[in-house]
Parts: sequence; C-alpha cells; structure tokens
Amino acid sequence: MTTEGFRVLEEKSLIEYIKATPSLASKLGNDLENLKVKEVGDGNLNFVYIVISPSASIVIKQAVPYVRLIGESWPMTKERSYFEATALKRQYDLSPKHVPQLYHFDRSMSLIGMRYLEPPHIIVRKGLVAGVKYPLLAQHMSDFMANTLFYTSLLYLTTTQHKAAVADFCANVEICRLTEQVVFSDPYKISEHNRWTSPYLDADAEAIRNDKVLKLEVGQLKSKFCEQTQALIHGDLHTSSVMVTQDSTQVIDPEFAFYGPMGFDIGAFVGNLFLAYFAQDGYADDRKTYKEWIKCTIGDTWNLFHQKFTSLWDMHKDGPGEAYLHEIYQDTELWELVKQKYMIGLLHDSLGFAAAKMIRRIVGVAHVEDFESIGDPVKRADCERSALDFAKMLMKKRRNFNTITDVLSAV
Ligand code: ADP
Ligand code: SR1
Ligand code: MG
Ligand code: MG
Repeated sequence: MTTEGFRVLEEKSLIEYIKATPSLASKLGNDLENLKVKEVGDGNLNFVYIVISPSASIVIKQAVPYVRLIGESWPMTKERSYFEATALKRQYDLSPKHVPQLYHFDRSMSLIGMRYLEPPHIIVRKGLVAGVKYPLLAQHMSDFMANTLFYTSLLYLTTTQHKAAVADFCANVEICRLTEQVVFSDPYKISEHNRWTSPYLDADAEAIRNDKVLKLEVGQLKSKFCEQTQALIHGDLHTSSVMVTQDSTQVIDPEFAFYGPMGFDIGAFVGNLFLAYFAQDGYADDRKTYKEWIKCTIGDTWNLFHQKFTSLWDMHKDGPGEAYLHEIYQDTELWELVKQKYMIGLLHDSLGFAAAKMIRRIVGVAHVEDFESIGDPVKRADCERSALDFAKMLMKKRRNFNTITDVLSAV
C-alpha cells in the first residue's frame, strides 16, 4: 500500500472530508452546516474525533504512520486501519450487540467512520478506577469472546475457509511485531522504552530480567502468539478497548486483529481486570467490596465463556468445522474428554497471556491509568509489586490451575 492520497486530517479538514463523503454526510442527517468536531483520542496509536451535527453524531478514527504515544520516531504502518475496519465488520457480524457499526472506510486515508458510543458510555478502565460496578460486564464480554472466537476457529470453519481467513489477516505483521516486542521481549531485557516506578521497582524490574524460569515461560507464550492461528482474535482486548454503561458493553479498537491464540484475548481482558484489582489498594476510599466484585467478574467471565463456547461447539458438533470430525468423536465420553482437554489448554493459555499482559504494563513502555492515577509513588509501587508477584506466579504455575476458582483463591 502506498501513501498516495493520504493526508493527516484535523478538525477543519475533517469537516471538508465529511461534506465530500456521502456515506458520512448521510449518517449526520446531511445536516452539515454547524458540525462540531472534537479530538478525543486517549489511546496509544491513533486520532479519534467525535463529529456532532444538529441531528446526529459519528466517530472518525484516523491512523497516522507512527505510534502516537511515542511520536514520529517510532514509525508504524497506517495499514493497521485496514485490519481494524475488516475486523470491526467481522466482529459486528458475529456479535452485533457488543461492537459499534462500521459506517465508512477509506483505505488510502486510513480512516474509519463508525457509530458514536454516546454518553454515558465510558471506557471500562475509567469505571474500574472510579469503583463503578458493571453487573453485565462478564455476561457481555463472554458473549463477545465466545462468538468471535468460536465462529472463526476450526471448530466451526472448514480448513479451506480457515486458511483463506488466516491469509487475509497475515499481512497485519507490523502490528503483531509491535506486540511481540512490547509484550513478550522488552520487559525481559534492557530496552530504551521500558519504564517503571523508579527507584522503588528497580530491583523488581531487574529480577524479571534475571528470572530464567520466567524467560522460558514467556518464550513459549511468544512462540504460541506467533505460530498459532486458532481464531480471529481482537489482539488488544484490554480494559481500554471496552466501552460500557450499566446495560451496554461495546468492544472497540481491533487494529491488532489477526489469526492468533484465543487465550491472548481472554488473557488480555482478565489480566487487565487483575491489574484493576491490584490497583484498588492505592485509592483513597475503601475498595474492599469492590475488589471482591472484580474477582467475581473475572470468575464469571471465564465460567460464562466456558459455558457459551462449549454450547456453541455442541450445537455445531456435526457442522462444517474440521478440527474434530463428528464421525470420529461421536462417542459421548470421548466427546466430553475432547472438550475438557481443549478448555483446560485454553485456560492455561489465557492465564499465561494474562500474566504477560500484566507484567508489560508495569515494566514496559505502555502503562495503565489503574496505576498511573495513584499519585504517591510509594503506594503505586506497592500495588504494582503485588500485581507483578502475582503475574510471575501465574505465568510459571498456570498449568497447576484447573479452575478459575483455584486461580482466584491464589490471589
Ligand atoms: P487507539 O487505537 O489509539 O487506542 P481507540 O480506538 O482506543 O484508539 O480510541 C481512543 C478513544 O476514543 C477511546 O478511549 C474512546 O474514548 C474514544 N472512542 C473510540 N471509539 C469510539 C466510539 N465508537 N464512540 C465513542 N468514543 C470512542
Ligand atoms: C507502544 S505500545 C502501545 C500499546 O498500545 C496499544 O493499545 C497496544 O496495547 C500496544 O501494545
Ligand atoms: Mg485503544
Ligand atoms: Mg488501538
């Protein structure tokens, strides 16, 4: 893909762009005289605008050819926008209640138009920092993950369909390399981008760089991330990729999507809930019952996912999926064993990836508001150390856990 036709838009030029683009203009009720535009991007990579006309609102997201968090010194393909648009559409088709609708995609401009998730939708990480409970979060996220992961896996697709889908996404290579670097490599070596709450965590960061067992484990997880084409994964399913109200849960920002291990998505979400859990002790008010709610949400997310995913599998057991052919596995006992083995493997992967995602947010380049909002560095470091110690244990001992309840008891 060339850079031909690409220009970075800002508030004024975006309005001109919308006026010249019928698919966006119509979403704004063709009411284009008094458009209000506000840049709200608080993510690490892109620019996001809310565009408000007197009768409707939309969101425009544009990728620029670098990592926004760092600046132009860290180039990054803007083709990520193509994979985001493609994945957003696929995930909307598979889980329409939990994904905003794609309105428009312009590949040469790396520009997406989509549904505006109107207030009171907020990023769930912000809700977790504020101590707000979302009673439907586990229910909705398990729905999203069960549907998007099952229907794009070989449990549902033929090998021909699956290979074609893998091929469609395998060019999202640069963004995968970013994850390989910042999640699986940099935290385990000296890197110019790494940072942590210094000097309090200096020894903890060094201990990670010297931990041979941890390095063996993270190497296995990295291999799995690079080699396994299990399903179309979101690829960046942390708690800032989820917007919520009390009764709505919406998954945004799938620019990291590719065919990878399912556990990377489940682990990203669960790992970030664990980060929220360990951050609670750094906040001024008493968060005892809130911490219990986060633990319950982690347990419910896995258990509901397990239930929904295996139900989909049962429902389609004599469908097109070619991984486990019905004529070979129709014996009831054998069928139960197949599912049990698959799901326990998935739990172990999810725990390993959860741990990797926790560690990278404490000693790697990109940090999270859960801890960053704790002003006192001593308190922050204490919370971060508890999270790090738990994550290290989880990565090393993940295969010893047979249920999520066992994991939660180990917190
Ligand atoms: P990045 O890829 O840079 O992380 P995101 O897609 O996560 O960008 O978007 C950054 C921010 O923009 C989100 O945290 C959210 O506040 C806002 N945002 C993104 N998409 C929408 C949407 N569809 N509706 C409302 N706000 C959105
Ligand atoms: C430079 S790392 C930026 C991070 O932000 C994205 O949301 C991904 O998590 C990525 O690892
Ligand atoms: Mg984001
Ligand atoms: Mg993003």
